[in-house]
Amino acid sequence: MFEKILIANRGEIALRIQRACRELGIHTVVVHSEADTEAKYVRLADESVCIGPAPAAASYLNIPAIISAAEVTDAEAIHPGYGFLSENADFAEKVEASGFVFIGPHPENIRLMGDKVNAKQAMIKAGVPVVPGSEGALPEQGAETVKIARKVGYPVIIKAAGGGGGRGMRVVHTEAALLNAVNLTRQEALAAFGNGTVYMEKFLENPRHIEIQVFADEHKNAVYLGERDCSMQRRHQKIIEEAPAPELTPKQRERIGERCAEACRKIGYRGAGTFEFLYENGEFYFIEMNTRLQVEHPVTEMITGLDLVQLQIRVANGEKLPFRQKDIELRGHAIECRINAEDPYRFTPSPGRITSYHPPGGPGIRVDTHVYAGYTVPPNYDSMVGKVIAYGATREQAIGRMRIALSEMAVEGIQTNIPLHLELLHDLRFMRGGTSIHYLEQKLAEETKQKKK
Ligand code: MV4
Repeated sequence: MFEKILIANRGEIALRIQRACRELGIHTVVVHSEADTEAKYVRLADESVCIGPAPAAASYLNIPAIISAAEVTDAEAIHPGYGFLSENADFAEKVEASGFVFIGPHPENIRLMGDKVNAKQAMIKAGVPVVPGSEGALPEQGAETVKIARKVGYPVIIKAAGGGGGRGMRVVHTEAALLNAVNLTRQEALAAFGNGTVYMEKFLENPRHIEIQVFADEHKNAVYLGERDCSMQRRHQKIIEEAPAPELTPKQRERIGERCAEACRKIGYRGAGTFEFLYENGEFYFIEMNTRLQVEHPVTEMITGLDLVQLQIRVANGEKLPFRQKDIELRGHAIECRINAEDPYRFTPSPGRITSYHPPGGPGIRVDTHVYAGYTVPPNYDSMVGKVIAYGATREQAIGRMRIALSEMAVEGIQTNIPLHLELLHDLRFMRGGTSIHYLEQKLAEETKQKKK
């Protein structure tokens, strides 16, 4: 096993990775910016290296500084966490070229999934169901594009191959609007991603967002670890995730899960991965694959009893997965609420000093956070300051425990979205389960209207 791992991330996930390392007897090095020098998880690490000033571009995205830190501390492997450099194929390549192990997929697989047109074609080839649309990139000729859209049927959505996660997309309802929309999306894509390639899909009006967690080793073993429903989101920021997805049947799970695991074997995937699907009228449609550990991985950990970060480390070390598909049992239900430092209704960031902090506890409650009383949330990064995860035998029990947990929780000195979570946990439509990706935005718009009356 590795003796020392460098953690190229910050916040709750840096602490989460540190805990996994400690349990495996691995020493930790954390790199940090000048804004994070005082953070407790930096002190808790065996070693720390300041790699630059607060702006991420100068620190957490500074590839030479991170590789130098690994060199001077004699780390053997680098865990990228999520966000920052976690899905940067050039970074993964440089890490390996410098003689370190990248705790993540092979760079070629990261690169493949980074181009959404190539990713989709690879998935079609591997037998994963995709959203119907242009087979590959849209041609330059407008007449061809019009033909494709007629065949797909309106409404359609134009997406950038270099986009993903909600960036670079445009919905088109009529033929009259089509070519202008394609050209605009192309120009924006070229400016934003340096790649003007766009593709077309049938626009699904009211889907849910369900993702399949997969895991693969270097010995041709791949499994699926069930799904997560991440439909409760606003502007492409997930706020509540849960596993399993309400109303999904074991048959449906096995069918889509097997397809994903088989796709991993076909492309020679390694480590943790997530297949993102839109789910509508009982059917799954692949949209993107994430080649990293995700924020919401704890809900999968709770219902499988696995430690996904430890598994990532073991697989990166060349070990075989310690189980087969038939050994994986999904038990109970888990819900995660992301706690953000923000105005709960206006959603403006609320950085600053936390004057008092009272975490929740009790049966089935897990809190993943790096904050404490006296900690200052810096203004430079994402507003997420932690996650509360509630586990129960049933969805109802998990929701009940989450309500109690968030009503006990107190974070003072900054604003958080806890009041919004408490409202959602009592929302009748959420309680029934299976809301679409538009539910939260529609509910918030409705409430704004009510207030104005
Ligand atoms: C779509 C879609 C409807 N139809 N594709 C947004 C994020 C990116 N991962 C893909 N996205 C969407 N693609 C088709 N063909 C609706 C969305 C979408 C969405 C997807 C997942 C979670 C939240 C979303 C919010 C708005 C739109």
